[in-house]
Amino acid sequence: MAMQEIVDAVLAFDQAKTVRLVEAALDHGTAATTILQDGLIGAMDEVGRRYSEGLFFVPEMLMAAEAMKAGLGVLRPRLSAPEVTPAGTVVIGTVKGDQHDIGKNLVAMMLECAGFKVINLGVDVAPNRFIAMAKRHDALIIAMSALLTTTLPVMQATVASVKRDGGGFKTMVGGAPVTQALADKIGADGYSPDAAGAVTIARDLASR
Ligand code: B1M
Repeated sequence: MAMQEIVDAVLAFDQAKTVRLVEAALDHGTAATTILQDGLIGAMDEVGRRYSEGLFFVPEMLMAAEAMKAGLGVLRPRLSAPEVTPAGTVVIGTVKGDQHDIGKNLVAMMLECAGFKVINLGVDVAPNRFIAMAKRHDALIIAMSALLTTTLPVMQATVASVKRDGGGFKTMVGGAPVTQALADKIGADGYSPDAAGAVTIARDLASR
């Protein structure tokens, strides 16, 4: 089945059709990772393009996000990684001032599937909340997502707070405007451009 149909269903904000097409693609033997990357994430890339061009506005972005989430719900059980992983807790959230949660939830889902215990703090998370929750749950890693260039300084401040606090938590960052160079600059311990890579990075950090 062509992934374009899934892209079109998300772009039509049709949650039921998105779910149906994702289920059908799985039944036809398409890999869950292909459906995720080429179907659901591909659709959100197009949503972003249309927003940039003034063809979509915030309500359209939201409706597309809901369709994507519906499709993700179907994929979730299929995305589990087969390897045995080290035990460890990751506290994850989108940084203060940022409401984007799809990518962050995807990372959380992949980490859970890979065997990590994940405490998902949601969006708009202040630095002191990341630290308090990491302490409460005896976490190894504090993972942060940011989707806006305007919230990158908040990510930097959060990493700095974690380092200053001395709790020994490893920090991991990601999100569309985040790069390896930025991660290095702000002193984050790990960076991944995508959710699958986040699992590799988290495993590496957990084993150090
Ligand atoms: Co917003 N938005 N948005 N938005 N939105 C973007 C990010 C934007 C690029 C659109 C555009 O202009 N083309 C633009 C940011 C521009 C910039 O800063 N450079 C933008 C803007 C401007 C805004 C508002 C300011 C619009 C407004 O109000 N005028 C506003 C800000 C609100 C706020 O946060 N304070 C806003 C609002 C929204 C909605 C609420 C409507 C909605 C979010 C709904 C939700 O998340 N529940 C929304 C959406 C849907 C988008 C786009 C279209 C899609 C984002 C998405 O979900 N992508 C987005 C355009 C785009 O990205 N193409 C856009 C799919 C997701 C799977 O990818 O999140 O990148 P992503 O996650 C990836 C990787 O980045 C990585 O793994 C994921 C999977 O591979 N990753 C990590 C993410 N976190 C990670 C953490 C890690 C590791 C990897 O380790 C910890």
